[in-house]
Amino acid sequence: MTRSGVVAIVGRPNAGKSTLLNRIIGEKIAIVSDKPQTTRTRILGVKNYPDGQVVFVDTPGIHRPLHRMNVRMVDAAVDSLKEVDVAVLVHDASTRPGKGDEFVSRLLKDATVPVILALNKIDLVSKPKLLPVIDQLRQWHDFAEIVPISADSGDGVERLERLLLERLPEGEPLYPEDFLTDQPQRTLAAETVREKVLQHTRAELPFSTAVVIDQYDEPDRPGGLTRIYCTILVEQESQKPIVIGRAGEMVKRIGSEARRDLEAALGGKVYLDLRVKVKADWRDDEAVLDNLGLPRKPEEGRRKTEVRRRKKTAATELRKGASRND
Ligand SMILES: Nc1nc2c(ncn2[C@@H]2O[C@H](COP(=O)(O)OP(=O)(O)OP(=O)(O)O)[C@@H](O)[C@H]2O)c(=O)[nH]1
Ligand SMILES: [Mg+2]
Repeated sequence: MTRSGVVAIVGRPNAGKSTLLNRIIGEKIAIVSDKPQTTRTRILGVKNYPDGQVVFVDTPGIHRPLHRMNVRMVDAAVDSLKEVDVAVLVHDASTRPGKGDEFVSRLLKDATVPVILALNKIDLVSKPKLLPVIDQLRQWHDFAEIVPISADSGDGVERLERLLLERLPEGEPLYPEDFLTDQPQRTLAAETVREKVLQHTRAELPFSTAVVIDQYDEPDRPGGLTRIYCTILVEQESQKPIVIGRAGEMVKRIGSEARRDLEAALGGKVYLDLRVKVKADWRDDEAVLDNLGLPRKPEEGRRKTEVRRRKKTAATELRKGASRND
């Protein structure tokens, strides 16, 4: 008997959702940083097991949205709960549950699917300190299971995967066996550059930066040179010199680290051209957000089966090589 289904990974910003997705899939498909609100869109990763297939959906951290971008981010996370079979709530066990956690836990009440609590970052917390965290979270939601994990070290993650798979319905795989993610290569390129910006800048900058791909030239032979031209958007003139750095040092560093990662991911040489541009208030500009691939709120009332069918079509196209580089 095989099982298959969709699992949403939800939680507050910085809880370790994307780290968990990458750990499960075994490849880096979502960027990670120590800044909250790193993930801005839903990211899908598929894993095959001897007895089934799980489609994992990483989501943006749930927070109080102050810009249109953040409204779209939170909508993406909340709406994902309507389209899945099981949800995993990732909680950073090294933080005391607060108002934000209460909000997220209560939101899960509206979800009709079972929710498994993954208490993450147990490498940072002693066991006795976990108990009050569990007690508190339990008061807010009746979790189907509670699993302590470290997405970083992998501790407990296999057990979590087994529990998730067990809760999925019987069925054939939803995606072809070699399907890994719905992230096109150009998105991977933009996200990799953004990750380096997040890692090397502080304060408001991580939140007010976006990366746009201006041109993406695929190699003319396998393993050949990929040419990528990007623009790093910031919101204010005063932020530009921070990204560029003294004598261009910062942007050079961002560029060379991103290039190194992309060369490893793409398996060939990469030429990466970075520009920095000011675009005031882009976080509230619907057209820019559309361009960045942050979808507007999906129509209400979409049925799970329809979503699956749409995904299957996307998967078929991807197999044909049509959309990996769209
Ligand atoms: N020590 C430790 N750190 C972790 C663990 N999991 C994640 N982290 C760190 O926590 C930070 C946030 O991780 P992310 O995976 O980006 O968190 P996220 O939940 O996806 O965050 P958003 O995308 O902002 O919602 C990063 O610095 C990770 O390295 C863990 O198990 N142990
Ligand atoms: Mg994330």
